[in-house]
Amino acid sequence: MSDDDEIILSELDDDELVQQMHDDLYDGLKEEIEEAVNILLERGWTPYNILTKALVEGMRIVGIDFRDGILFVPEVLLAANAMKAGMAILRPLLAETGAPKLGTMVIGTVKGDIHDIGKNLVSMMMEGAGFDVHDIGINTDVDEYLAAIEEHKPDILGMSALLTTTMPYMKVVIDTMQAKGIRDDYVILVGGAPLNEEFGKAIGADAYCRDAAVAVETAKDFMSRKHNQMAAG
Ligand code: B1M
Repeated sequence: MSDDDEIILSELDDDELVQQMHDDLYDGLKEEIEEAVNILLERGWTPYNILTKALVEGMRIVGIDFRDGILFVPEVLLAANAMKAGMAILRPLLAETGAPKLGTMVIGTVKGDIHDIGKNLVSMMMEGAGFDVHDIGINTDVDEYLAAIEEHKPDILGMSALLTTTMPYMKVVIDTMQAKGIRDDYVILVGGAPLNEEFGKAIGADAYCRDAAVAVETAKDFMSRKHNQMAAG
């Protein structure tokens, strides 16, 4: 097929369409991503499969070429915008599961860090699982975290960091909560590409979550332990 031949997304089979979505995400083609998400939904794909197989996988490829100096910030920003447009279609569908309310979460990306796709994905999946989520955005300093937990009284505090330079800030938040005597009032979950289990333990978080699905499972697990403790006590 020559470059001039227009690709009709709806004529592609599922595998070809997902492949095309990876290319379109790479090229930051927002409208094509929106169209393809809608096509997959019409074909009966679950929002979760579209998220993980088409969007997250596409962004993983972008990440590799960003790391290798093939893509630069402006292109990655376009890819991020295309991804967010796809996520915006899926968000209400994920939230619509009618799951019973399981608990409340406050989540934000830490100070100095503006990456929000992973955090948004975690928020969406948590909402879909039945959590009330208060997303306090990016570049969140300790005072903003404290104000949000004071206001929303969550069961869970989630923090996201995508940079090796910003992930230590999570410890600032946890240490401040410790100093105020409120650390143990909350389950603290952390995540983001540069983190790992060891880091989570070292900073005093309750758990490190590798991805959004793990965040949901971990949050549910902590909530059922909390309810069991309350029932026993
Ligand atoms: Co940035 N960036 N970026 N970037 N960026 C990374 C993170 C990087 C790894 C790319 C690379 O070099 N390979 C690199 C960091 C290197 C390092 O620290 N060692 C990097 C850099 C260097 C930078 C800048 C410094 C570049 C520059 O300006 N020279 C700059 C920093 C800006 C800042 O924050 N101050 C920058 C800017 C940007 C953009 C603005 C262009 C854009 C962000 C747009 C946006 O978010 N709105 C961007 C992007 C898109 C990326 C990559 C390519 C993709 C991140 C992403 O969205 N992934 C990223 C490469 C990579 O991560 N490999 C990169 C998809 C998302 C679904 O995955 O965020 O990992 P992720 O979230 C997952 C899990 O980690 C987990 O669940 C999510 C879903 O499964 N999770 C949690 C995340 N948060 C959680 C919280 C939880 C639980 C689980 O709480 C309970």
